[in-house]
Amino acid sequence: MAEELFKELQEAKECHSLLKKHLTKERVDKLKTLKTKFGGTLADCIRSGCKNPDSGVGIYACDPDAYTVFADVLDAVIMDYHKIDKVQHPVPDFGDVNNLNIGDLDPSGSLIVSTRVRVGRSHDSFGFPPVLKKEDRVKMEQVSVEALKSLTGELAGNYYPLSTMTPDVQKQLTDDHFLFNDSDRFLKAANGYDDWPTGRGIYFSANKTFLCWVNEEDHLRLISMQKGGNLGEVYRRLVEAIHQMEKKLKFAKKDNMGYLTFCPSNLGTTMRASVHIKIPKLSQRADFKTICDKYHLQARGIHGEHTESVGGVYDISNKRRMGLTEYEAVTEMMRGVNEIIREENNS
Ligand code: ADP
Ligand code: CIR
Repeated sequence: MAEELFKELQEAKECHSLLKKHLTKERVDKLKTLKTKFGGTLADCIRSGCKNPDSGVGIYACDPDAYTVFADVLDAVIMDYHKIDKVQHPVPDFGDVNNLNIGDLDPSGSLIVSTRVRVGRSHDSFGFPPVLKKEDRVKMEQVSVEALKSLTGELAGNYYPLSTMTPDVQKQLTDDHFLFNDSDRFLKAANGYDDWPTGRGIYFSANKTFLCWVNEEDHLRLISMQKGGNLGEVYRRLVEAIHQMEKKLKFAKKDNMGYLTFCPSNLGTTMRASVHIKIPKLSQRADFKTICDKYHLQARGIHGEHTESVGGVYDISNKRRMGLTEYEAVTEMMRGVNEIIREENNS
């Protein structure tokens, strides 16, 4: 199976994924018969990247043990994606949240539409989508919701399972950038939507500034977001949510990798801090991508990964999540966005 997938990958034209770059014949031969503790295989990890040659990364970890069993290929992808020479990660450090040097990135309110910071978290005791069964998804949802219901203060809210949500409500929440759906073909090919919508749902606080996705790509995605550019407020709220959730649940971690996630691009801090920002001039410039790369930023469309920009508004976020602390990841994004604003104003 892995061999057939590898053949497809080799034959794909115009494929620039990290999988294609790092999955050699030698690695396939060495890894193709191995199985993880959860019964996952190399084929489970590479299916999405082989079926979708336009992948950027192209590989997922079938479960936490994949990061050990299939380290030959995963380590190479991880180092390349996060721009690190060695697979290592510092202990979590969110900075002094009561004394942060992070404020509003756009006090005039003219460019930044909204700001969002998210992290992924995986339960220590469950595998990732390719090895999960329907009962696992249900059990995991129960444990997650119990913890979410204990959140207090501005994080207090309610949980809404997808299975009982009307299509209208689902559409509105998606259009407003709060909710996920099952339309990502990369995730689909990686078993990310198996048993859909069982076990999936969204928790949100009264004013929807704190949200949690349950059983989307990762077991949990903790999200803080609000209109405007006040990154400091958004980040502080997220850190508070992480601390409260960690009192209730045990999350999967590895010494040299930090927090473990389904996609290797999310390992470590798992943090993606983003703004939706109006950059109609800069985004037309030939050096837009060069500027993003220079500041380790990633540009996405406004309906999430693999979508297009609408009206010159882009989702700009930190690209690296591993090999740096949470505080460093968010400040890397802050510096980059400041630069993007300067360039837009000078264009
Ligand atoms: P993730 O952040 O989980 O990696 P996506 O890129 O798919 O995944 O984005 C998830 C959702 O979050 C999408 O609906 C996207 O529009 C929304 N989103 C991302 N950044 C922002 C932001 N700064 N403001 C508002 N919505 C955002
Ligand atoms: C891909 O390889 O393009 C998809 N599997 C998604 C990878 C996640 N991406 C990222 O750039 N952080």
